[in-house]
Amino acid sequence: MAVRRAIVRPPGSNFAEGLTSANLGVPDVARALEQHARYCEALEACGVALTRLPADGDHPDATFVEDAAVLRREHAILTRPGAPSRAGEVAAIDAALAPYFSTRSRIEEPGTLDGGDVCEAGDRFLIGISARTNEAGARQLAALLRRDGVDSTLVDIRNTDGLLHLKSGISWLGDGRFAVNRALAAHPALRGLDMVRVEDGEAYAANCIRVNDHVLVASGFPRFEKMLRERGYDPLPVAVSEFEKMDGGLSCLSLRF
Ligand code: CIR
Repeated sequence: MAVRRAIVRPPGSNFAEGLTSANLGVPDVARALEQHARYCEALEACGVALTRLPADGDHPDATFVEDAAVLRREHAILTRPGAPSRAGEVAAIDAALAPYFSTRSRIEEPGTLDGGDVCEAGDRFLIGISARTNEAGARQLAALLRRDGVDSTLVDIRNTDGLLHLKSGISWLGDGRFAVNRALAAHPALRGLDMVRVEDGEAYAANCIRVNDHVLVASGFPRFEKMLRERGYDPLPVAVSEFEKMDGGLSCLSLRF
């Protein structure tokens, strides 16, 4: 589906105080801002208009806007993030989406859900059950989507090493195809999918985003870029090292519709 607009929010001065399990050191906020600016330019180069929210000084993880909502056509589903420190991010995203989405629903207690666990794949969704998204949250989302005529597959990644979110390991490339890293390639719920397998050593590259005629990919993963090119995609590398330090990736930095 064509992407016309994206919501983005730069990291704040408190960015390094966010949640992380990566052992990659403390992010450099100035460099993160620079990378974020280049990321925004890359989206614009793909034909996307941006809604730019101001940095959120109260929520260090608020630059990862994807986690606060799931979007499907004219329906926005506001999430209930699994990390308590992120609960306060949702209100601003709700307000930013309001002009564009006539129907807005919410994940309700006891459900928790992070948008990073939700992979829209053409006419269906994959919903990860993770340390952040619980089964109640995943089932609520599946039920809301079902009302819109969309089926979902739940993918339990709680025993899958190294993945914060489902989309840390799998991305929709369009055309019936996914980019998948080794951690997820053998997952029983994903059997039969057409996969571009991200090689070991490049696992982080599995979080990429198809945006119109391009695929935004994290820079520094030449083998993955080559694989995409060989399959006819047009990869657009973007540096996101400072976001990787905070467990984030390309998809988390925008809400696209
Ligand atoms: C967090 O732990 O919630 C943030 N530091 C990173 C969130 C990344 N979001 C995503 O993958 N969708």
